[in-house]
Amino acid sequence: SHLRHVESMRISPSGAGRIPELKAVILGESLASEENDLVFPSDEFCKQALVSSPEKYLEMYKWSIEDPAGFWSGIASEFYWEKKWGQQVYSENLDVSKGTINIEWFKGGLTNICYNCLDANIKSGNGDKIALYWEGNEPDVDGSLTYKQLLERVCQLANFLKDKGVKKGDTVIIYLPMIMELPITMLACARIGAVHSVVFAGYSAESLHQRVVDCKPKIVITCNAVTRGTKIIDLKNIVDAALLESSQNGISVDLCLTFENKSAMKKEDTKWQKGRDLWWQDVVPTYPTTCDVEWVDAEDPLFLLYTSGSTGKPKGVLHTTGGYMIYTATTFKYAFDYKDSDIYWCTADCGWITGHSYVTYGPLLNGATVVVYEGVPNYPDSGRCWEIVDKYKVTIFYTAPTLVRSLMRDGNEYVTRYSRKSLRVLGSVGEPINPSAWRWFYNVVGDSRCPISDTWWQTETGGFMIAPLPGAWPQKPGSATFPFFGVQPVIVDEKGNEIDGECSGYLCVKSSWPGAFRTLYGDHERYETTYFKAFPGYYFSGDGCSRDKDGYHWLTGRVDDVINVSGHRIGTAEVESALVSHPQCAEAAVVGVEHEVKGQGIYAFVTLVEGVPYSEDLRKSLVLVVRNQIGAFAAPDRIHWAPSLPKTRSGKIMRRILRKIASRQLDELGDISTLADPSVVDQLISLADS
Ligand code: 6R9
Repeated sequence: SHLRHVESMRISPSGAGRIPELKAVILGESLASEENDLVFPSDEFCKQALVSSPEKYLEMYKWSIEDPAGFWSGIASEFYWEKKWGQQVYSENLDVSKGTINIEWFKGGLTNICYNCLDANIKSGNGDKIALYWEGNEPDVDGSLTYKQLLERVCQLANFLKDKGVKKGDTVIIYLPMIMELPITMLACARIGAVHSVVFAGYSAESLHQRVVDCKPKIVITCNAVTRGTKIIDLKNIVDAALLESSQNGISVDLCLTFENKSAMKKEDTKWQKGRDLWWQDVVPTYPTTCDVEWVDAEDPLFLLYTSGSTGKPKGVLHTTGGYMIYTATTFKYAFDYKDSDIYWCTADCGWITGHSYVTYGPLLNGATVVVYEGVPNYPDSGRCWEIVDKYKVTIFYTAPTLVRSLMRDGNEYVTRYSRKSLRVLGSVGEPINPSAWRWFYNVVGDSRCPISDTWWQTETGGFMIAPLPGAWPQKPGSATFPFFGVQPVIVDEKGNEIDGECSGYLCVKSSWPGAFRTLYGDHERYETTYFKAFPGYYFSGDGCSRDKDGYHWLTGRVDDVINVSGHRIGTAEVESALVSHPQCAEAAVVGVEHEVKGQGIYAFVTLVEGVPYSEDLRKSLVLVVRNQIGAFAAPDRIHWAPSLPKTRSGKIMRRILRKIASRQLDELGDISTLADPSVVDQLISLADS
């Protein structure tokens, strides 16, 4: 078979770092458990694949690790640079003991990511190709824009922004649902060098307010409302409430541009603040359809995206321009085996990193045709995704395990009703995909012919870090497989020692990659502490990981106080601080528990203020306070009354014990003797089902 020669290509550890060990694969060993079954790409797929064999991958990987500067500058040269980068392709320091953490790629180079997404593709003859297909919430509402038309829309908005005084380096908050104006706005900001900060339109007014205060935007761009499924969400009201609170805290935003999303709600019903609010349709179309590009340094900021960490305060992850551009484009191309004829659909919202890198930038940099969908996957029924796939002849479909699991539960007939014969590559992101969901996705959705790219990465990493290149590898259901070019994942033990071979531990990365985030906005110290101090010399991901005897990587979930609900990162501390803001809540401790569809559910232990009785109404109002402060997606699945919480003598809550109680693994509580008051545990257990 085509795998025979791989063994001889293994690279010594002193050479290029760790290279997958393929002995077992070659010898056809393994296959003990379901997880270890190998799924081979078809010969037909391999023949047309960009990376068609493990040998080819290893050759490219080896080059990328041995000569990052040469590897990445070769790729970067295929993009448009107004001025080439300086002498040094990259510089980095990932070791706090040697000074400030610093990562730079292509410094001194001048470019513009919007130019590379649009103008460059138009110049190369793709002007009339569809850039965006838009599918509305209702099946009969849709639209599309060619690359030329998209550029015109982007330029009009860019001109408007400039006219309103938005300059290079200024921040713009975008609070929009999945309508075409969302990528249009991101691109318009990039065109003029403004820094966009997209806030997922499922966040509450309180969360939006926090972000406004942190990044002080010149302007907020939103729309009146959106319909998702049968629900209408009045976004403008949420923005109004957020801006009111911000101005009471001394941060006022002078301009709120509001797109009229006609399908959702009438213009007249939208509350309006004269002097601050403008309708998009009244002003933006009056601006010229061309707009000069602001050339920016590769290291100038492109965007901020807030994400959850282990403390209550969201972190403003900052990405810069050049490295991010090269990285998202390259990862998109290889991890999806992208060809010009592909029609690509990613179900993620642009409010998350996946929507930044793999709805907007990565695909458009490749000149791809992208489907943007406004609604929810099960409206009007659970067949909607496959209806969309057939309608647009989608070839690459990228989604999250939570969606796979929920559609799997609804039954195969919703899938098999549609042809899906256009599909050729599937993708998964957001959390580990369990082998049974993997198999259903592969066998039922993909008719056992489409490789699945299970992409492990993070807001912080900008793009894919560990992902199978379709056609290159035999797959193991549930494993993200091997590192992308230029990425050196290492698994370390508690002491920070790298461990080899078959092992499990903490997932770190040694050496930088172009798409890495450069700082946390306004808090470089927190950046260093959170990511680089735990294991000196490495970037620490916050994830656990094991490596099997064949070198395949298996992500095991977060090892910090972050839970992953339907692929959304939520800090337990964020939920706790929302809960304790309730006047009748004295204390709260939140843990993640296994959830059939969401991956993890939110389980909250709540101690009430002395004398307050437990009640269903109180339970509801506690859930409501979380919805209001963070967003509906963070609402606890369960509230467990806790007369008191298990604490050590120094007052630290022992979450390990709470996790066991939450998952009813009562015989695995472990040592509880270090608790200040061990009787708390029995008390909690007795209240478990109340
Ligand atoms: C892209 C994105 C990052 C966290 C990450 C990890 C989990 C994402 C995964 C995965 C296993 C995958 N995660 N993809 N775990 N396999 N393919 O989701 O970014 O929202 O920042 O979340 O998601 O735990 O640390 P983000």
